[in-house]
Amino acid sequence: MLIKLKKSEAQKGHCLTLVKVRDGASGNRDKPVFFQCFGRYHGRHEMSDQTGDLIRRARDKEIPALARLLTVLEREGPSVLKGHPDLLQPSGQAFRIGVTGPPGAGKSTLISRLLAGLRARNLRVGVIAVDPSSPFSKGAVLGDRIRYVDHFNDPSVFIRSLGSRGSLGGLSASAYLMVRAFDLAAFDVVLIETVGVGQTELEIMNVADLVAVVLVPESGDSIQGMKAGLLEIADLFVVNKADRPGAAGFQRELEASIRLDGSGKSAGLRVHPTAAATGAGVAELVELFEAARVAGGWPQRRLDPARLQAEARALLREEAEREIEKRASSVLTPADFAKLF
Ligand SMILES: Nc1nc2c(ncn2[C@@H]2O[C@H](COP(=O)(O)OP(=O)(O)OP(=O)(O)O)[C@@H](O)[C@H]2O)c(=O)[nH]1
Ligand SMILES: [Mg+2]
Repeated sequence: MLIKLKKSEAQKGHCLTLVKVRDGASGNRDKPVFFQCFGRYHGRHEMSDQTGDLIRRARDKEIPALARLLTVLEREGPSVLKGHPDLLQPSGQAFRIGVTGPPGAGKSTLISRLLAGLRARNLRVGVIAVDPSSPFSKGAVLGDRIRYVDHFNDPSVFIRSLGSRGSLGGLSASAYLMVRAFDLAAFDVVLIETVGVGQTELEIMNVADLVAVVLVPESGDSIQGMKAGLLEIADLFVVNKADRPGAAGFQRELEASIRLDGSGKSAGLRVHPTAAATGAGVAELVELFEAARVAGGWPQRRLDPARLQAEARALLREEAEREIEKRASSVLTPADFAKLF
């Protein structure tokens, strides 16, 4: 590739070979100087065009482009929206199912089963698994990839792990952007796995169209303090590990506390038993999700101002955090504080 660059655009390292040339007849000292870039150009302008190109190709359902777009969204965050309004004009809408619950409840095992059930219905399914970040390295533990291995060779399944970066709701703001990429690539369903339940982790309800809260018989004591939060985010409860002793009792207890709650949403809340390890109860769950997807109504609910504002807040918070991180990491000596304010 041969690209002509202005002096201001030509930076070392952006090209394989950078050659200074004069526009017009050689040797004419009055003509402006340009640089010619031989080989690949990695300048800023081309990078943003690349994002546009990835968006176009993801729209055409090119899976490698979707994969690269997701990486760009995770790396660059909400600023990608600037200059790329296409991201906000998806070709379709993928029904977003949030699968949340305490660590080890069996969410990943369940998602793997749900994937099989949704694929049997010929739906294209994306998975975003938000893994807890390590507080030291900020790197995510990507163990979940292993559990989804059954679906690795299926082109209609796309799985992505994402670090939570310690933000609210166990869900980084990147998730808000990434779900849009699945809309763009016209997926039918996106399953979003997030860890945690409770008051501080309500964010998933602003991303997902339907939230399934996965609990296990052992959750009994630990859910007492979080019931209000759980009832607020759940559209459906799953009692997983139904093969374990105490599962039926726990389910009754949960149903009783939902009835006692008496708030508007609680009336329609169902508790669904599964054993993800064996697949028991999963077919019924797939049916429930599919019925909710087909019933519609959710594209309109995404337009609720309260929900849009929650999304705006998350994106703005993420932008601010990135800026803070950039400025804070410029502090190397006590004297550098003076430059901050
Ligand atoms: N007995 C029993 N074990 C199960 C069932 N479902 C999952 N497990 C086991 O529970 C453990 C945790 O399962 P995961 O699917 O990793 O749970 P998770 O909720 O995704 O865990 P985190 O992502 O770490 O929060 C694994 O050892 C599973 O094999 C089930 O229905 N019954
Ligand atoms: Mg998991």
